Amino acid sequence: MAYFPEVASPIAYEGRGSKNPLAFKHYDASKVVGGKTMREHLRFAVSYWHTFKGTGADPFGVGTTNRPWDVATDPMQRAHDTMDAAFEFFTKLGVDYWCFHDRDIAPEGETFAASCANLDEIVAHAEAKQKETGVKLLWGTACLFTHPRYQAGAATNPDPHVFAYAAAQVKHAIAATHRLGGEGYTFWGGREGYDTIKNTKMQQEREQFARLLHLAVAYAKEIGFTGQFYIEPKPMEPTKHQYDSDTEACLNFLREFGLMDHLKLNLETNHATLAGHTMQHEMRAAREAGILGSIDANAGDELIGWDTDQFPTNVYLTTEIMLELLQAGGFTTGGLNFDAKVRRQSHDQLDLFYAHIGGMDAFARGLEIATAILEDGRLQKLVDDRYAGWTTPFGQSILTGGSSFGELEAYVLANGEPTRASGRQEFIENLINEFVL
Ligand code: XUL
Ligand code: CO
Repeated sequence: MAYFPEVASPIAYEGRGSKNPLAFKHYDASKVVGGKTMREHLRFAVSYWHTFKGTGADPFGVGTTNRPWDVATDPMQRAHDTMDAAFEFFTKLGVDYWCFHDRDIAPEGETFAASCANLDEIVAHAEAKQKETGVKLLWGTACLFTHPRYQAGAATNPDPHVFAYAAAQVKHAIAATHRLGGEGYTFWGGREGYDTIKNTKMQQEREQFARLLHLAVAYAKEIGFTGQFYIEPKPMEPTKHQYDSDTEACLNFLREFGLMDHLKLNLETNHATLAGHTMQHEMRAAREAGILGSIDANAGDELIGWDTDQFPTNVYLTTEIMLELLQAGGFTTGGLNFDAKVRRQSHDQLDLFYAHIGGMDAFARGLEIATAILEDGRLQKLVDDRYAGWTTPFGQSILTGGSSFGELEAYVLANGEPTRASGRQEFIENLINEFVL
């Protein structure tokens, strides 16, 4: 059975002039940009939870979608049908990767053992589909936030029994990811924070979280899983405060608990904005610390203060993301996972295609623009010139610890007032628009 009969063949690249809404205008998978094909640069993934399990429900209203893969009365039959629909979608869209939570692909059973058996059965189905289509797993994860047992957190729960449950669930989710050849495994700590600090032992909970991550590293070694582990910063929602709130908090956490060699970050645009940062800031901080791993591609809304997970269509945003990514040397294990959902009113099956096509085109343009800006070199030269003083023997001696307060005072007494240079912000913004417009 075809779940997307309106899309007869894979979405094709038709170029800028095309008026076909089911065609790419910019994403040309095999086009070489800056030495690599667009497909190699962008490594697009579809997120299972939004695209196949999303219902359109929001805090004020019930679901609006009516998905043909979600109709069977038996939950395992629905899970199998959904897997078929997902792989039909991946291949028709032409993406190479997908991402999932354990509980997206298989329902919880009556007992933990039953949940594991459900997962194993569906993973076997996914494995066969991957083989048939060549679509690969970017990363897997465990859903440690939906079930009531996790109301006070998973790893950071005040009750070690819940910690054990979370550990057992993560063990199986890593094993499932390994079996599917996943290139990574993500930890998003949705409830690894607090609702009120008044009932919370914060440092105790942070230590518990680190312990779970160390146990995951040990288990990966035990079973030979060599995929990359990621943590995914987010400051809040559903909790009031999440411990891995942004890139810099994650860096502190990873360094404090000796985890820098084992985890990188999966950064998400809407989480950055919730943290009061730009995505470019989050990426810069991760890139400069060597822990930029993967990206959850989406966008927030400037006026709605929650995680709206919209599809990214703003080319200025995708340009900024690609500028950072290219300067990091591109992805290794990571990719651009559309952790994005269609709006509640966009409940047709075709809207899922329009949304992903738009996001892929926006990133393809961002890639082309960012490559052109970097090849042009003027932006980098402006920045380098701004810091040129630090490359002189005087600047170097400060940085390498070779000058005392007394020597610096003597320098000021001899050389007087510094000359002020323009930061050239508007000049730089115009320069970027030269490429964007
Ligand atoms: C939630 C979020 C998650 C993670 C995976 O805000 O981003 O979907 O990406 O658990
Ligand atoms: Co995410």
